[in-house]
Amino acid sequence: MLKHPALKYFRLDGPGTPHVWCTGCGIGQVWYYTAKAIEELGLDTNKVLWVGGSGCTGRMCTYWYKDYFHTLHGRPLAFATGVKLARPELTVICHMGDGEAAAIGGNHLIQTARRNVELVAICINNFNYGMTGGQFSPRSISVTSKRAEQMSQEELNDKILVGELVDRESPGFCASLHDIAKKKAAGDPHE
Ligand SMILES: Cc1ncc(C[n+]2csc(CCOP(=O)(O)OP(=O)(O)O)c2C)c(N)n1
Ligand code: SF4
Ligand SMILES: [Mg+2]
Repeated sequence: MLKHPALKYFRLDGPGTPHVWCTGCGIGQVWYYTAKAIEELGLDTNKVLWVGGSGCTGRMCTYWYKDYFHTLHGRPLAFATGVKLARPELTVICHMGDGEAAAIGGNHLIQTARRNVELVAICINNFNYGMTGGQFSPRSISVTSKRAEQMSQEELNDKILVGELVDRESPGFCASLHDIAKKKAAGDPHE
């Protein structure tokens, strides 16, 4: 039987194995592409630490087959910063939900960006608090089927735009998949 190429990085004896995500959830894709990036960059997996908080996104770290920190809702960046200061040789990867990044952990997001801590911070925006039943997050939109590009400027201004906030506060690299998709659609050969 064909095995998924990322399975070798997947912790099979962790809590909630095989995984807690709903069928069709995009979080698994982000997990896969994170593992793929680690592989393609040739990183020493013993020196890669995944950090997560609470929520469907926060659970990603628990499936990394090496070391991980499963921390508190909204606090993964604080933990990640501490680890990076103590163990600068580690590659620290932090996944957050939009609730974590923009609501309960919003202050940590701003301060971490301003300090330009050398870590990878990925926010998965599903426009709601997924794990606890779909409550509104600062990224929620009233017509849930609307995509960001269909929203008026007024509606967009009403939301905390995580990527733009980090881009403004941090001299580090910041990219949003939404922007990349838009550039691709516009035929940008660099995307
Ligand atoms: C301090 C604290 N407050 C509230 C919760 C309950 N809680 C767990 S997950 C979650 C929402 C998660 O939403 P988000 O961060 O967007 O992640 P998603 O599940 O959508 O990936 C909440 C409110 C908690 N675990 N800890
Ligand atoms: S509740 Fe939403 S974010 Fe959580 S696993 Fe299911 S589809 Fe994914
Ligand atoms: Mg969410």
